[in-house]
Amino acid sequence: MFDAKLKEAQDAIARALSDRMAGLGADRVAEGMRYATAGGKRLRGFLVLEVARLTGGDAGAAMQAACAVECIHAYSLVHDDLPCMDDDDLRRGLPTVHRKWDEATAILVGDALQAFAFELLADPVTGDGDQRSELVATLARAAGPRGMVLGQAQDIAAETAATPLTLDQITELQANKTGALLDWPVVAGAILGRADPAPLRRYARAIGLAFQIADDILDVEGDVEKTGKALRKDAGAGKATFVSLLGPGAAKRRAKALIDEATAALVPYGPEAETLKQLARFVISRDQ
Ligand code: GRG
Repeated sequence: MFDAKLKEAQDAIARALSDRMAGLGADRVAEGMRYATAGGKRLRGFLVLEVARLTGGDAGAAMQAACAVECIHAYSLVHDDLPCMDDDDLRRGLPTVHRKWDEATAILVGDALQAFAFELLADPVTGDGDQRSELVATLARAAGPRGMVLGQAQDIAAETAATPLTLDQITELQANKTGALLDWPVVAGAILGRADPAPLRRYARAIGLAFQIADDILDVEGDVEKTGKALRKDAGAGKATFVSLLGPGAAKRRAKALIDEATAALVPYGPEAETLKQLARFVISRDQ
């Protein structure tokens, strides 16, 4: 049931992205944008759609916001894969954008995806003026120098730090690097449904951290074929992760406890929040 719902949302988001990008032409940057936004689990987009549904937000506006967050996410992966960052050749089972084309193209594709995300949010179909300006401001904050970019900078700095990061420092880094962009979909859905985002943000914070712990576990125990990306990179780089600091058993228990916390935060929404509960469980049971 959950798998079918996720698949339905993945297909709908793919169609919407293709529709929104249809007018971009066939130049190399536009082709790269389509390539970079193809595939993936669409967790961030799915979260926007589900929270908007739960809070009574407009479905068309939610799809627009889902496309915007998937564009920001894709940009972050394209830039993260560059040789000057994580230097990866494989993403979602295919050559990374700089391997398929070149580094200049990958930088421009990331830049273009970021700008395009805000163009989508500014479009009148995304809501009234107040909703659009709130969506733009909150996404800029989540993706920018106090959110994802800060987390990425903290991660890069940790590579050359004299001592490995502590658990608290890793938790803060991950809250910025991946947590902020998993928190935003919930905020966006609540903006569209004119709902209080506070309980839903407790849910998002818990699944954001659980997502990262699951990613660290996958890096150690995962299958390259299934994940479609290079693995065992953390240990190779001597990086402190949730798994290296807690050990695999305690890391899994922590992830499970976070899913229980996420589920508890949904109690006020009753049975309507069942899909979000299932999504929380999916985050730690996924194999890709
Ligand atoms: C370059 C500014 C800048 C930021 C990059 C998010 C990020 C910051 C880098 C990604 C590095 C990475 C692999 C982090 C682990 C967690 C993560 C975001 C994994 C990829 O997200 P998924 O699993 O990907 O949702 P799909 O392919 O399913 O969309």
